Amino acid sequence: MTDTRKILVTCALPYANGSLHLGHILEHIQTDIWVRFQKTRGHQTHFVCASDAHGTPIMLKAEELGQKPEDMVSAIRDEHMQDCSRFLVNFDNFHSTHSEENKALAQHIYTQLEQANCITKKTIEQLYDPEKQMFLPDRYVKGECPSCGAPDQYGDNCEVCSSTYSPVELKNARSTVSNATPVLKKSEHYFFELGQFQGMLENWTKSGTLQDQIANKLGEWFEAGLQAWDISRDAPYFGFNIPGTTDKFFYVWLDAPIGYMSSFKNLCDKTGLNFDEFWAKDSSAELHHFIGKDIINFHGLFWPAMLEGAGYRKPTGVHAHGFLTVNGTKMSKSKGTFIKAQTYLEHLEPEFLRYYFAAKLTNRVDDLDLNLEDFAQRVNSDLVGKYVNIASRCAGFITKLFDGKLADEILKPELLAEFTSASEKIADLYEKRDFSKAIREIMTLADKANQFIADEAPWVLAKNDETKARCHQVCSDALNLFRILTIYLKPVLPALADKVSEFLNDELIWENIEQSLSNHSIEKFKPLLQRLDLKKIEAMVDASKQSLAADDSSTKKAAKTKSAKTDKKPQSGSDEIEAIAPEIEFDDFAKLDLRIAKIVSAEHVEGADKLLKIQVDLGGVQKQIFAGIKSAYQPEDLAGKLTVVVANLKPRKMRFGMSEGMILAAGPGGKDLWILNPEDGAQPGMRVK
Ligand code: NOT
Ligand code: ZN
Repeated sequence: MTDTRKILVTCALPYANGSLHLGHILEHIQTDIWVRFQKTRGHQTHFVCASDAHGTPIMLKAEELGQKPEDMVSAIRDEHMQDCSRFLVNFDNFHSTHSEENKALAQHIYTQLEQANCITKKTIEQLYDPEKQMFLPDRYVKGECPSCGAPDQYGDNCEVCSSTYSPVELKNARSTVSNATPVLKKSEHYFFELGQFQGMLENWTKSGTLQDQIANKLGEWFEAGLQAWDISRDAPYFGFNIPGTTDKFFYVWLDAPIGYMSSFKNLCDKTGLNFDEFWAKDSSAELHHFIGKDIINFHGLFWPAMLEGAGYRKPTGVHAHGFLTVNGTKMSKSKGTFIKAQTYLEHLEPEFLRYYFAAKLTNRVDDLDLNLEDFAQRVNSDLVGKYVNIASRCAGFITKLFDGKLADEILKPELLAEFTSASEKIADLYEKRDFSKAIREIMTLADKANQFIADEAPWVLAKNDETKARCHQVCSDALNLFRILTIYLKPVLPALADKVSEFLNDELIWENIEQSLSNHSIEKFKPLLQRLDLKKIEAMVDASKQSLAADDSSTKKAAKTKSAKTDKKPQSGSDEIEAIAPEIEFDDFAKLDLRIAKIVSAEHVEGADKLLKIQVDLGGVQKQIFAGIKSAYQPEDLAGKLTVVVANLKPRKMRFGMSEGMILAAGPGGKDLWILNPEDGAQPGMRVK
């Protein structure tokens, strides 16, 4: 083992304005595995994080909820800490950027930069909401695209034609905060002169601190020449005052990375660690940031420049990962693949996800896909079928036939040596964050262990007095192999490793990997893992749809978007009616051919959990429609009912067949979903006007 290193590790600070989802958890798990690996190798490692507490979205969200931002942030911080801990993400400290430490450090760093002549002031003109009396960040301005005229486009780019522009160019712009028409207003802003650091940054980004993909990306910025960075925001703003002002605040991205330092400072104050040892310019400790690829400019440019300008050390490594996709596409609320950490935890084991992410994570910036079927398959075949299987096939014999004690000698020392000699290779892969390759190595060894057991067949050896001793040895060897595999998997599966540790009466220390267990008592084996049941995944996806539908409606309510109110009592699940979609032209409406239809028959669809296959009669014409109303209706109750359908919807090929129309239904979903049910003289085929 190498000399003990001092390592400070961070992952990005989650914004304290919403729940964590599996995309956040990917990063936390990646970082946690690396940290646990370093700790298990004996290095002095500290893992800190914090809530990212400042900025306009947090200020407005708190206002919508009728809370003080401090209170909202603190409640969400608690929730985030709890989610992480349930995923076995083991922070040494989780602080907040809205803290005394962070205020002091942000002001100190700013003052240092000012003294080094890195701060300039310039008056700029921006859109301002005269009603709400605040400047509007781009995302709070909507209007018509100046290029294609598409309505309802955000401040800086059009989702329809992809053109980019300044929010000032939007036509019929309005503030999404108050709906007022924004006006242009001048104000003095503070800038950090990033250009002064270009030479240093070009060297630093190429010095092996960044992945090649990232260094190349940043190269484009250098070519364009680095611009001064706007670091101030005007009141009202939730953040820290710029020293010497009362109405200017640090932009959230200025004090966010300082949150790494201040969380560590807070840890030092609690434990007696030496802050300077990690942050002084000549520090020999390592500093590693794990981040998503969307925030590389902050960590690859602004942050190292701030540190340099203020006289601190720079990061040793910035490690970016790609985005999480689910089933091959961006996480989608309507598909139920936008999965919150809590929703996952209600249905599935945290270590299943830790294992799957580890099995797919590389040290590149590529996106990672959580394919839900592959996930179940992988967990069941690797963890249950290969790894745990080794113990479950052999432990019983030791308990029943050999008094719970392992044999005196190792039967196959060469096999054990093969397992232990993989140690440095596996360690190197963990070190390089190439977890998928580490897992592949470990599973190849697990295959070998299973092959050994299959060849020796201890269940046959156990039957015969002459071969019993060999059964003892085979099972003892197998459990020793299992021990080594568990040591390798411990950074990924810490809770499982704890159970194994109890079962084997061994601490599972990497350094002691070669000390095999002989003539050693073990405990009775208890099942370590249940197979992952696909039904649980389905339930999680369903719950995700429902939880996000509820979130959407409550956010919309809070956002005071004009919403259609009805006198009808809201039904279960959702307590608010969704906001009305953007207006359409009469011509668009007139294209819809809405008809009364009579349901001729309805049936379950094999393999579909939501859909019913329905035949409708439109006054002589029959159509087949797949409708997602199974949660609310039994097929046998539908036959004979009248409903309203969109009769001229172009037939769509669905997974289970063609769907030739659309049944109109209303309600929050689940059991509370009603097909529109005309009566009193309606006849199939009648047009609905
Ligand atoms: N809250 C930010 C985000 O994108 C991450 C801040 C990380 C800290 O979720 N900062 N830096 N630099
Ligand atoms: Zn456009």
